Amino acid sequence: MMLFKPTLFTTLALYLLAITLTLTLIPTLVQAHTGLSNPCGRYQEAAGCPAPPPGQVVDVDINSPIGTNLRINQPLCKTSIPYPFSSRTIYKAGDTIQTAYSIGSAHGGGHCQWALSYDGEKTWVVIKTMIRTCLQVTPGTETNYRIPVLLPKDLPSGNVTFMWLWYNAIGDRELYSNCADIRVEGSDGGSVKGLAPLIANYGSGYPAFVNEFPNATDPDGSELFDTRPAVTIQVKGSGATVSGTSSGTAPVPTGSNQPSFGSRIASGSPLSLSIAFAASFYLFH
Ligand SMILES: [Cu+2]
Repeated sequence: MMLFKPTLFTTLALYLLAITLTLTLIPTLVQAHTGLSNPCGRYQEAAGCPAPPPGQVVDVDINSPIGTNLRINQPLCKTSIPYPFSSRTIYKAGDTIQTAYSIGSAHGGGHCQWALSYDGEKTWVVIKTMIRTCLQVTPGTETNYRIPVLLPKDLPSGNVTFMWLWYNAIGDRELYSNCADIRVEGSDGGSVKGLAPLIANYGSGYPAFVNEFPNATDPDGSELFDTRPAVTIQVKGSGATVSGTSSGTAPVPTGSNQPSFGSRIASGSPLSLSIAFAASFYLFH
């Protein structure tokens, strides 16, 4: 009987095999899942999206979930550092944003929420909810898929974070969140009333859990959306003192205090980051 003894040759061959596998897997992994591409999710590489702010890099993992099976991968928005103000898309209150998505895998669609923050991502108010039908896209039509999101016509002016949240129907229990930095032109001060977003599938701090719902008759956790508390955002007008409003000044990048990685890592080469992303995805997905 011959026993296997690692030689220099077999060791090298194994290394080469590992490298080949990694390089083959990276494009597949990056294209999987789904991210917000219009308006540009932070550091999204989609056509027409601005370069990341100084010190930040393109998020090659823009499509990946921020929560998986109760584990927190990244904070809400993935990163709390907004795009520079010069690159914000301006919308008027009452406009409809034709939101678009970089769809790698749509996981059978699911529930989506779109929310706005005027205070640097401390307070959110939901402006649209879709139960089950979000991202139920016909294969082959992904690039043309749009979801219209109406900005209420009485929105106050301000620099606004526009967040998309998604609970996928099929697969690992995931929470997706991408944020776009926009400018809203509306009334001079005012309030936005609505519901706070449902945050689920996102660690022990959020007890809500949306189970998998591949079939039409499966329980889908939609009743959880009825538990969202009411929230009112007050935005001061231009004549008021600046406190509590993001108008004219950069929102303080507070965001979440959850540990984050990925797009907030400013150093390191894109390739090594890609490999790190791919490796972490491959290990944990
Ligand atoms: Cu996915």
